[in-house]
Amino acid sequence: MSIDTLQQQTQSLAEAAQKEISEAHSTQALQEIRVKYSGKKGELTAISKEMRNLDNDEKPILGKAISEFHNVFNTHFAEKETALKEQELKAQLEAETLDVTLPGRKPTTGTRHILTQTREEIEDFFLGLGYQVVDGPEVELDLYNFEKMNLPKNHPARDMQDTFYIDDEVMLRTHTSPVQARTMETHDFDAGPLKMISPGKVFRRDDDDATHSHQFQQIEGLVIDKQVTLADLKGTLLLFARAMFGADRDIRLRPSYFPFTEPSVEADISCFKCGGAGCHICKQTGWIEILGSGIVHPDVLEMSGVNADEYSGFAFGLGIERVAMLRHNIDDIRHFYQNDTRFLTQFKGGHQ
Ligand code: FA5
Repeated sequence: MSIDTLQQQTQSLAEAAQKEISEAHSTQALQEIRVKYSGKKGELTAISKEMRNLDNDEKPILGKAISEFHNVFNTHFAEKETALKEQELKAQLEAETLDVTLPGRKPTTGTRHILTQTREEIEDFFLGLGYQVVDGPEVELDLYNFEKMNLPKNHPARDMQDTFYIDDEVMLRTHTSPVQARTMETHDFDAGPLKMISPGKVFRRDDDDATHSHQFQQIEGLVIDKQVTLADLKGTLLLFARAMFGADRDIRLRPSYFPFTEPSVEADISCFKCGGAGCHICKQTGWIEILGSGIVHPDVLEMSGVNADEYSGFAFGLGIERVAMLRHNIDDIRHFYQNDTRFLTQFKGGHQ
């Protein structure tokens, strides 16, 4: 190829590149133009390869043409690049502009767990009657969980509450009743009667099903004074049932057995769904069982240092899950522990 042709080609290449640069709409398109014209496999490289076929006196002529191409190309390229970058930045800023007149998005807030709400409502009820709320350990001694509750070693009633033992003497408590003994031991009876409730987690080797869990919550209640009777227990439970399940609830006490109370009773409330006529919730009986209770066994008082000739008392223990299930028509206890927010957020309320 002659030097003239090559010179001309370089010239037209410069013009074509200039045109494309001026028409480029983005910095990305601009980069592609650079590759097309001055990249390794670009059109200018093809011309440069002709250099070796030229005479020595022609070589500087082509060299000059090529270097002019670069001058022109680079100048235009740089100008256009600056302009496009500015344009792109402006477009980006515009796209990201905050519209301060838009209303704010409401942050989602959590809800108190329905079991917590239920526990606090029960606590509030008893606080209103002058009870104190006390806490007890979840990891408990056999001594308190069983022995001081009148369940000596090898007592058959221990089988009523299948136990997670840690060693021979230490276990996860199977009920909140051991807090009875702990509280009686430390209470100053000269200062007045003992009225306490104790909520908390308990653990049993039960198989999980719709109404049973291996870990659940109970609330223990204990009143010790002079001349406490079953009538006091019944009156207290009646008020409780009405506060939790509606003003026209009635209660009935059925004989039962717990080693730590004598007599022992199970308390039923009249069905809040059918009012006693019989329905699927009360299994057509008109009554629903809510808790176990009784008059504190004299041996339990004595083992905790309380004079049974002078003092008597009543105690009760109820399952918080059971109360929540009845009040909110929840058909499976496992819903409480699965933490599905579709379930949990249905129960907005309680102390936030
Ligand atoms: C007791 O635990 C006695 N300590 C209650 C008591 C206290 C009686 C004071 C007398 C005086 P029981 O094993 O029945 O009793 O349990 C009491 C309540 O806990 C039951 O009525 C039920 O509501 C709940 N409960 C028992 N087992 C489970 C379980 N596996 N899952 C969920 N709730 C349960």
